[in-house]
Amino acid sequence: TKSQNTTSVGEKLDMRTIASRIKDGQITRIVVLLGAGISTAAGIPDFRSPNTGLYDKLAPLHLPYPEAVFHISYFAHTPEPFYAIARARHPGNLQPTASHAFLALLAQKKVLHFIFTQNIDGLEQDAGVPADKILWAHGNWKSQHCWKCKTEYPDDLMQKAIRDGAVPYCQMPECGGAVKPDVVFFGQSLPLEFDEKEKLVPEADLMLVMGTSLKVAPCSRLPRLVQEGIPRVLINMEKSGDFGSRNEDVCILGSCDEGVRKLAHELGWSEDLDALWRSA
Ligand code: CNA
Repeated sequence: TKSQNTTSVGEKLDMRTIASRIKDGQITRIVVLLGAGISTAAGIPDFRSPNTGLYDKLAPLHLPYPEAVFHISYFAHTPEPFYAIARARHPGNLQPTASHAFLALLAQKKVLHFIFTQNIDGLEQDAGVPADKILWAHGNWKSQHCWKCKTEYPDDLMQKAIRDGAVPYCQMPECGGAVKPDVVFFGQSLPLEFDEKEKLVPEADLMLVMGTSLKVAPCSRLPRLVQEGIPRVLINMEKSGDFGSRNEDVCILGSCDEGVRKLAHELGWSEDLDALWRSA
C-alpha cells in the first residue's frame, strides 16, 4: 500500500502529476531551495555558469583561486578584489523575476512550507514572500560590519564605497579593519537558525530546487534530507546534485522563468502569476 502522496518504485512522476497533486490538495507543504540561477534574469550574474558567471571574469584580479574573493581569510588581508567586483553584484534597484513571483504565489495559495535561499539579493521578499517563510542561509546585503571588531558601518558610506569600488574601513579608533557586508563568506558559519530550520525539510511533501549548482555545502545536502517517496522537482539549466537518482525526481531543464511558467500553466495559475509579477 502507499499513502496518497508517495510513489511506488518504478512509477515515474512528471510535472503534470505534480501539478494535479498540488491542485487537489495532496501537496500542501512545499520546501524550496534557491540559488543564483533564479536571479540571473534580474541582471545578477551567478558564480559558475560558463562565460557569464562571476568565476569566469576574475582573471584580472590575480586571485590564488576564484573563491578567494569571497573567502574570509583572504578578505582579512586583501579586501580590494571583493570591492573591485562589489558594484556589479550589489543588488540595487532590481526587479523580482517571474520565478520570485511564483514563490509568492505558492505562499498565497498556502502550499509554501519554507524557503531556504542561498541568494543574498532579497528578491524573494521583494516579490511578496513573507519573511518568516525564508531563511537567508548566506546572509544578505542589507547591513554591514567591521569584520574585525564587528562594529556596524553606516549604509550611506557603504553605498558610496561600493559605487567607488573603494574598500571601506572601520571608523573605530585603532581598529581599521575592512568593512564586510553581512553576507556569509567561505570560512564563516551559517546563521544559527540553519540547524533548526533544516528540520523542516523532512516535513516536506514536495521539494522544489531552483537555480543552483548544489556545489556549496551545507545547503547542497538539503535535497537529500527529503523523505524517500516524496517528490523532488529541479528547475535549472542543468542537472545538479543527486537529482535523477530517485524515482520521484522530476527535472525541468531550462530557464527558471520558463519552468515556473510551465508549472503555473499546468496548475491553471498563469493569470495569477502574471498579476502577482506585475504588482511586485
Ligand atoms: P552557482 O554555483 O553559480 O549555480 C547557478 C546554477 O543556476 C547553475 O547550475 C546554472 O546552470 C543555473 N542557472 C543560471 N541561470 C539560470 C536560469 N536563468 N535558469 C535556470 N538555471 C540557471 O550558484 P549557487 O547559488 O548554486 O551557488 C551558491 C552561491 C552563489 C551562494 O553562496 C550565493 O550567495 C551565491 N550567489 C548569489 C547571487 C544572488 O544573490 N543573486 C548571485 C550570485 C551568486
